[in-house]
Amino acid sequence: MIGKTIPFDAASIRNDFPILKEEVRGKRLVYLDSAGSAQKPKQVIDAVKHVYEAEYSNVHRGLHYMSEQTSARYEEARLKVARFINAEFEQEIIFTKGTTESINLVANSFGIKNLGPEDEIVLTWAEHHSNIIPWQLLRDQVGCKINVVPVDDDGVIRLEEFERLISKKTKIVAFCHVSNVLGTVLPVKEVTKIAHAHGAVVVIDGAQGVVHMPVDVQDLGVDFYAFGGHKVYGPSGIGVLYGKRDLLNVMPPYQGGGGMINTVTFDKTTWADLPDKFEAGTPPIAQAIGLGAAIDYMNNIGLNKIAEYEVDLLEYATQRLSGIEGLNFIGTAPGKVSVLSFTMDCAHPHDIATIIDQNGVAVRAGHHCAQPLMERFDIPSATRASFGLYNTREDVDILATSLEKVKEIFK
Ligand code: 7TS
Repeated sequence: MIGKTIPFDAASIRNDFPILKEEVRGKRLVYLDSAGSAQKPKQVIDAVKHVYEAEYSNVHRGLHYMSEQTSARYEEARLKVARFINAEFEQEIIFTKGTTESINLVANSFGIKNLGPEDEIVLTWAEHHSNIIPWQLLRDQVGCKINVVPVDDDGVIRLEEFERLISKKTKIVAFCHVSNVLGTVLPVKEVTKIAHAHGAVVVIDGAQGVVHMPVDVQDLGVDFYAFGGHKVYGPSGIGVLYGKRDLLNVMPPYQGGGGMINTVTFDKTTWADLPDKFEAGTPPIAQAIGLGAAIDYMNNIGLNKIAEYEVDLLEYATQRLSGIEGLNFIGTAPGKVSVLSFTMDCAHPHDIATIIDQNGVAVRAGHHCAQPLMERFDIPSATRASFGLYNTREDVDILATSLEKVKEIFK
């Protein structure tokens, strides 16, 4: 055993996740792809099942009992999200279908309204395509410029580089809280201060942030924070956009349809108040309620306790994998979270993933929707093991043994 042992009841946590009892090719499932999508505890599965079995109707439309019940549960979920990230007002929480849609909402609404050819957007080299392409689409429409903050060899993104690129021309600074490839945690609070001093708004892609650490949007000071349900042990098909109320209030709707209006005539339509203005159409109802259950689940364990456990596991995994000759880590920033990307001199990432899958080990291999970052590190792709609250040192040991086998096959 390497490192300190933290009291954390991993066995009982694993018991909450029915899928972890499944065998894969006759082997124990070693699920190391939580950064792709996390597995769901039975508390979340049961909450979703309960909606369809006992409390289902459309929301905010009917006057009947079921609609009132479902609407109340849906709004309770919004409150849980608001508390989870410490938003000042519940109306600052917009439900979307995922991180991707949340970022597209900001680009299409805030971006189209406020940016022109003289303006600039600042991104980083560590972004997922979800936080690159919406801004490129915006650039193509309004003619603004995109500047990109570099990443150093360890995967650190330096504050000085943000300072260098943010200017009075910058209208939006958009970057990930945590890189899905490098595991690097970006200095959100510090960058936000710099951006605000130049009059820019800050959009955080929190897809990989909220699951690894407590997030307080008021303390961070950010203007927008986007994340999805499926990486925080909740359902897929549900996402969140947090936005400061004053900004959301003056932004135009992103999509039009039912539920987002006050009055409609063929001449003029007026918008509903927040958050409805940004939730056109029937929303992902059961998914939102399931997200609320996932938040309850994480809160019951304790966000700090989860973070501490994952750091310990990351340290163990780093040490274990360091012992494998010819394995090169991509992303060694201090304070990183439990995402371990690597290449091996002996084999292509796709071969590695396919071979270790025979041992029941699920990792992701590819460009991780971060092609510019692959280019930066001069690799076509990488293998990534990502750890969640249900992973154990035994999982790490099986990963390490499986990687040793890869070396044997390719020697
Ligand atoms: N931003 C980051 C940093 C991500 O890691 C992902 C998904 C997204 C945005 C998009 O989230 P979505 O829920 O809208 O799809 N990342 C990954 C990944 O690393 N492997 O599979 C999906």
